[in-house]
Amino acid sequence: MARDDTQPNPGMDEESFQTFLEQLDRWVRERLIPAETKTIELNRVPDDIRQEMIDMGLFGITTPEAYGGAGMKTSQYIETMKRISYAAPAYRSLLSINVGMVTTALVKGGTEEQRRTWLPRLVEGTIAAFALTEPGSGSDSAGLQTTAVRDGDDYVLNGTKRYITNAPFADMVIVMARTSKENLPKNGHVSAFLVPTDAPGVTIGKPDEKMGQSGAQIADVILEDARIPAANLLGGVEGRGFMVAMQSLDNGRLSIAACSTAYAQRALDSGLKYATERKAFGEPISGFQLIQAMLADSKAEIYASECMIKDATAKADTGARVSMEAACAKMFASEMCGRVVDRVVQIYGGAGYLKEYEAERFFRDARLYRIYEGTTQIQQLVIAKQMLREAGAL
Ligand code: COS
Repeated sequence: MARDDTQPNPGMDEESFQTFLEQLDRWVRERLIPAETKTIELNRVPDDIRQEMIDMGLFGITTPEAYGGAGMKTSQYIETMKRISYAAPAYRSLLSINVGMVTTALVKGGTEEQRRTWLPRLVEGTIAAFALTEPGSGSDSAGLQTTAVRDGDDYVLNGTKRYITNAPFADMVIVMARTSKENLPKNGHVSAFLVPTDAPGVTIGKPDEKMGQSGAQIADVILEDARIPAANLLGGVEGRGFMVAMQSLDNGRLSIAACSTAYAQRALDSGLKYATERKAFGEPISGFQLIQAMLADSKAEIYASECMIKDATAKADTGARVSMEAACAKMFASEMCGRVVDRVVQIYGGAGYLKEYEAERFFRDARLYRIYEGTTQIQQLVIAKQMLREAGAL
């Protein structure tokens, strides 16, 4: 059945969704959190957990029902990612590219044949990556240098994509490449391609070693005369890659806002517990007002993030474009998470600096939230641009 792409997913019915969330919360606490140590040791999500994710249908939460998914609306999808993100970031990371950027790109930008080919596979746990960033272009995403040149019934791709999440596990990568040497208006020189990782000329680099977020892997995707059929041009039209990337990033940014908020809550729960157990001057440190101030500031900021996410996702559910709201929520929540994990290290005191305790891991893991899917500075640009447009100054 063909689908009307102008309509957002209708969403799961509320009762089933609440039941799903209860099961999910239990699974996060009983399975994901106890598996964190193993995930960090292995530096990947253990196979049994990955299989449980597939069995629970988590890889298909945003996929329309017509392609075998749950067809969640944005508010439901983001709430789901938030619940999962109470555990170590590696779990969300394995899921998030599939259900966020790649599914969005295929649903909004793919041809019917491309959707039929890829969406059901992604629901079954085939991993896909999204390759926009390059060694020479991160924030300036339209400045990318990877080229795609038409040659008969194929395109030939050359270039290197950098920091590509899940590349070491991926069967397919959506690659953004330039189909015109010159920069075109509205970044029309950028096109998106569905590149199977076993295509000739495609190599995945060695996973990068990172500061935190162990278990989530990133690597280069290297394209050397990589030859793919012209039918793998996303949407069958050149020049739509940048728009697809930006639409996908709106979802990705809401997802980072949600996971920053959940991880801040995780750290705060840990800090609160430590404060009630640790004694100084003959009483638990939670009795001291300066400790209470750190707890209270953190709680208020988490609540503010939750409200922003609820508002932005409710707007997205109506089908409205929420680039500005997503940027506000991503910026505020990721910066907020940075402040909360810092306070939690402070509450732990000397123990906060030791690997033996979890506060230092929260601190290292959270740092990335302010960088990927657009740095805080990029979010500021997106927000200001909309403000200037509304003021008629652009
Ligand atoms: N939805 C739909 N269309 C969009 C869009 C969106 N969210 N964002 C952009 N577009 C389309 C529009 O057609 C837009 O033109 P108009 O707004 O005039 O209609 C066109 O693309 C060009 O967009 P824009 O003018 O915003 O492009 P810029 O070159 O100015 O983009 C920034 C600048 C910095 C905002 C962009 O390059 C960016 O977000 N960079 C960061 C990338 C990033 O987050 N990377 C990290 C990880 S990638 S996995």
